Amino acid sequence: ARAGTTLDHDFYRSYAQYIDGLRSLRSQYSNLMRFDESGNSVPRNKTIEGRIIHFVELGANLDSRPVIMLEVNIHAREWVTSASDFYMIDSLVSNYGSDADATFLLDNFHLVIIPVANPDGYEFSRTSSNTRLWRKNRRYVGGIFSCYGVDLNRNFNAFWQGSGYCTSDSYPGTSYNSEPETNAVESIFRRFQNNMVIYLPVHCYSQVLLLPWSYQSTNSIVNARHRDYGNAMGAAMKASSGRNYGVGTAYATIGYAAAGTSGDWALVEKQGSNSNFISIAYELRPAPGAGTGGFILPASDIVPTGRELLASVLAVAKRNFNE
Ligand code: ING
Ligand code: ZN
Repeated sequence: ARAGTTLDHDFYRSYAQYIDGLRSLRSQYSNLMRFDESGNSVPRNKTIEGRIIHFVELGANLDSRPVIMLEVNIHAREWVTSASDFYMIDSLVSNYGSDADATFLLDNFHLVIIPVANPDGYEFSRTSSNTRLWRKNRRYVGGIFSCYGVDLNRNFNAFWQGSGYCTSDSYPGTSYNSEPETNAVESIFRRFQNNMVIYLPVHCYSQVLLLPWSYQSTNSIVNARHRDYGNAMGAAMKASSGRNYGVGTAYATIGYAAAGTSGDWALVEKQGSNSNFISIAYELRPAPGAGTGGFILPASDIVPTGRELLASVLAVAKRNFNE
């Protein structure tokens, strides 16, 4: 039912090509999509290299529906996250009115999506095979190692831990919020915060769904509700493709805790006003293990991964709608 899309999804686009694609979808589906190319609606949203961190909104009833926010590709090398998310965007607007699920989602929810949260890093990872596995942004940190890059998913103001050298792939920066990308994500979040019910950072790889908290390895406050949402997402992804997605904390599933993540930050931001807020991070395809390709996933995986992503977003939306 959801096979049809308006654009092609058999290759990995550059950041500029994603923006072109969004512009073209907007021109055809202006009733379902809002996309301010100027970026002027959000303060402090330019990267170190001067790119605008764009966001796009989907929905037939924008501003009057609960917000589900997706933050995608904050880690440069995780190409399948933005590619599968772009498939999802296209599929939703292309099938609105003909597919019951797409229609349900766009009628009843307001999706806010950052399609590439780290465009400088993403473009750097596209430069050559030597840079393909770049993870961080492109901050020049300097020091005796003259090194580059802050791990943006360690730079948020939630249990932030300042440690390590900038040679590390998870270098958290000199302080929380030191990076423009972190500020942009926060600004976009705050713009929609009042109506937001679910926050979904999208990473790869490992095929798991990460429940809060990320920052600690023990005594994690995983309530039953979060686990129910995670299980619903995993079941929907399994139904979509047959692939298994594990559900649990970062420490329990991928083996390490992570401080200063966006998902923990979003939860802290919302906890006072809405204790029902859901924050679950994805690790998309492939499964871990030798020979799976890791971050280098063939473009033929984009559409099936996009279907898994869409199925899981639909699952959380339905669950929220029926609460
Ligand atoms: N993994 C994530 C990382 O930032 C993660 C895992 C995501 C942990 C969200 C906690 C919260 O290390 C990858 N592959 O980036
Ligand atoms: Zn990641």
